[in-house]
Amino acid sequence: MISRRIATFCSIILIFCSSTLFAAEPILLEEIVVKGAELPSNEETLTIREVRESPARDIGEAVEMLPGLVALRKGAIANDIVLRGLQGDDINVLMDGVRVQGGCPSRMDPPSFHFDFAEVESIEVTKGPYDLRYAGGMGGLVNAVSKSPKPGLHLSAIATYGSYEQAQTSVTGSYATDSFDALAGYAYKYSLPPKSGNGKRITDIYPATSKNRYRDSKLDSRAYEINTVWVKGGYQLTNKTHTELGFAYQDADHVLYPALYMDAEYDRTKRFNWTTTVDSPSEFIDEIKLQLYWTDVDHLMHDEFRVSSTPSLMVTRDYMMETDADTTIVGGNLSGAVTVGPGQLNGGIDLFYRNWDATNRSAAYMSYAAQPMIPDVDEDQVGLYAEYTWPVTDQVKVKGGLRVDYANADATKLDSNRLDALYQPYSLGENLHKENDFFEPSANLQLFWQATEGIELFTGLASASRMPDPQELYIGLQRIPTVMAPTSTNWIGNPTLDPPRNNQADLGIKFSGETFFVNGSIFYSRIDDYINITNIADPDGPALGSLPPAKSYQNIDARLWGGELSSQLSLPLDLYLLGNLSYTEGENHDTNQPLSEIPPLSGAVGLRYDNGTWFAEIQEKFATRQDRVDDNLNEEVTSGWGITDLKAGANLDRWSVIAGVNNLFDKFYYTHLSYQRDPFRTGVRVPEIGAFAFVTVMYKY
Ligand SMILES: [Cu+2]
Repeated sequence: MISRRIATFCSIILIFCSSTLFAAEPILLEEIVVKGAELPSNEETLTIREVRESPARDIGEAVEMLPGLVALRKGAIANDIVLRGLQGDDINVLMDGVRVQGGCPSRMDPPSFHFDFAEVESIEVTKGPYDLRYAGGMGGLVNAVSKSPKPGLHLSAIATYGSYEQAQTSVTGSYATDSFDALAGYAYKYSLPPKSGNGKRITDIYPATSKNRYRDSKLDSRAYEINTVWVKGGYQLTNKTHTELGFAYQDADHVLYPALYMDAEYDRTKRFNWTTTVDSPSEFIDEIKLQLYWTDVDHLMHDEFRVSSTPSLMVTRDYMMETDADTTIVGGNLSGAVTVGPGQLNGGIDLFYRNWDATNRSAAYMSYAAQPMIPDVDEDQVGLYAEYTWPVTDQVKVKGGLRVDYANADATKLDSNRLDALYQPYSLGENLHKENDFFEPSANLQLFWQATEGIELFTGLASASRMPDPQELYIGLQRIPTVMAPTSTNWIGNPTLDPPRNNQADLGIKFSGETFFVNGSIFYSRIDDYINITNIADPDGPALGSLPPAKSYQNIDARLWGGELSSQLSLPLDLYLLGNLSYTEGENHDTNQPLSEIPPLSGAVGLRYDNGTWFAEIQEKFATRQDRVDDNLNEEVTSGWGITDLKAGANLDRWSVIAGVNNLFDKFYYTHLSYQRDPFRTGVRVPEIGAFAFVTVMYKY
C-alpha cells in the first residue's frame, strides 16, 4: 500500500521534472522575510501553504508545526491545542475574533474543531498574555484568520486522499467588485480509524475483557464524517465603511474517541459573524470596528458503539450512558484606533454571553435519571481595554495596555439540595454558591528594539487573568461504581475557585536577513491560583457512606518556564534548512510536584529542496522522554520518540500536486498527552498514527 503511494509520488515528480519549468516565485524566501522581519518574536504565523502541504486533519494538528504548540489527540480528529503547556480555557482559540466553545464536557469538540481549514487564510499565534482584545487569553491567543474575497472571480478546489480512506475535499468560490463581495465554500472530511505502528486500528486498543472495547462491527467503522458549508457577503456602504455578514454550518457525524467511554453521534455548529469597519472616519480616528456574533453547538455522545451498551438487566436502552450537550454564545465588540501624540491608542469593549448545558444519563445512575452535568450555566462577561503603541525612535517601540473584566456565572439548574448533597461534602467548611462573580484587571508592557539591521529584541511583562469556566465551577456528575467501572469517581466542580492569574516575563531575540531567520524566546510564568485537576479523597471514609472519591479542580500556585528556538535558512542550490526546538517545564508550587500534561523537549529538523515549481522535503520530528508526571493523577511516564515525514510536490500554473508519507518507518509511539482526558477517560492510552500516505491535488483560478 505504502510502496504503491511512494511510487505514485515519485512518478509525479518525474513528470514535472521532465516538463518545462515555469517561472517560479520564491515563496519560501518571502515567508522567511515575513517570519524573520515582520513578526515580533513572541508571535508566530502558520500560512495556508504550510497547512496544505500536510495531511493535517484539523487546525489542532496543523498548529503542531509551530514551536511551542502541540496537539492533544483523543481519536482520529478533533485535536485540542496546547500552547507552552497551557490548554483548555487557559488559552484563547478564536476565528476572526469569534468565540466558539465546544459543547462537550470532555472537550471532544475543542474550539479549533469548529473551523474548517478551507475557510482559513492563516493562523496567528501570540504566545503569552499579550493580547488584550479578547477575554481570557491568559496563556496566549490562537486566532484563525478567514479568507476574504480578492477582486474578480476566483475558484479553488482541493482534494486529499490518504491512508485509511481519509478524504478531505473543499471547494471555494468568490467574487468581488469595488462595491460588493461574496464568498462561498463547502468542505467534506471522512476517514476510517487509522492504524498505529503496531498495525492495529486506534479503535482496537482494549483487551477482549474490557467493556469499553468497540463492538466488532464498529472497530472498522468510520472515525468521522464532517460536512461544512460557509458563505460570506460584504458591501461597501460608503467609501470608508464596509460591512460583512458571514454564516457557517458544520455537521460532524459518528466521531470516534477511543480514549473516552463514549463517542459522538453528532456535533453540529452554527456560526454567524457580522462585522462593520469604518476606515479613517476623521483626521485623528484611524478605524472604528463593530463586530457581533452568535455561535451554537449541539453535541450528543453515547457508548452505543461499545460493548458496555450490550443489553442486560441494567442496560435497557441502546446505550448504557449518554450525554446531551449544547452551548450558545452571543458576543460582540466595539473597538477603535486613534492617533494620540506620537503613537496610536487602541481600545474597545468586548462582551459575550454564554449558556452551557449538558445532561448525562446512565443506566448505573438511578436507571437513566437525567443528571444536570453542566447545570445550564449562564455566563456573562464584559471587558474594557486600551493599549498604546509608542514608536519612541525608529528602532524602539513600546506597547502597553490595560484591561478590566467582570464576569458572572450562574448555574441555573443547580438547586440547593444537589449543591448540599453532592458538592458540599467535597468542600467542607466552605460556603458554596450556585452563582459567582469575578472582577479582574490585566496589564502588559512590551518593548521592541531593532538593535541593528538584522537583530530584533523583544521583552515583555504581563499580568493577566481568566475566569474559571462553567465546568470548573459547576460540573456535577455522580457516578455509582459498577462492575464495568469499579474505580468510578465523581466529577465535582469547585464553586469556590478563584480566577487564575498569570504573571509572565518574556525575552526574545530574532536574527534575520534576506535568506534566513533565527528566533529564540524564553519565558517564565508564575500562575497564582492555577486551576489544577486533582483527585479528592472519599469525604465520608472508604468503609461507609455513599460518596466515592472525586475528581475536582483546585487553585494552586504553579510555575511554568521554557522557550522555543526556530530557524529557516536558505542554502545554495535551492535548499532550505528548517528546524525548531521547544521545551516547557511546569511545577505545582504547592506540592513541589510536576504539573500534569506538560510537553517534554521536542522539535523537528527538515531539509527542503524548493525551486518554486517543485519541492521535496524530509523532516525528522522527535520528543524526549517525559518523566515529570503528576503522581496525584497517576499520570504515566512517556517514552521518547522520533518519526520521519517525507513529502514532495509541484506547482504548475493553476495546479498543485503534493504527496507524502508521515511516520515513514511506521513507528509505534505515544505522546505525553495521551494520558489525561477526563471526564469519561477510560484510562487506556491511544497510540499515535503509524505510517500514513497521502496525495493532494489543488486547483486555483
Ligand atoms: Cu462529548
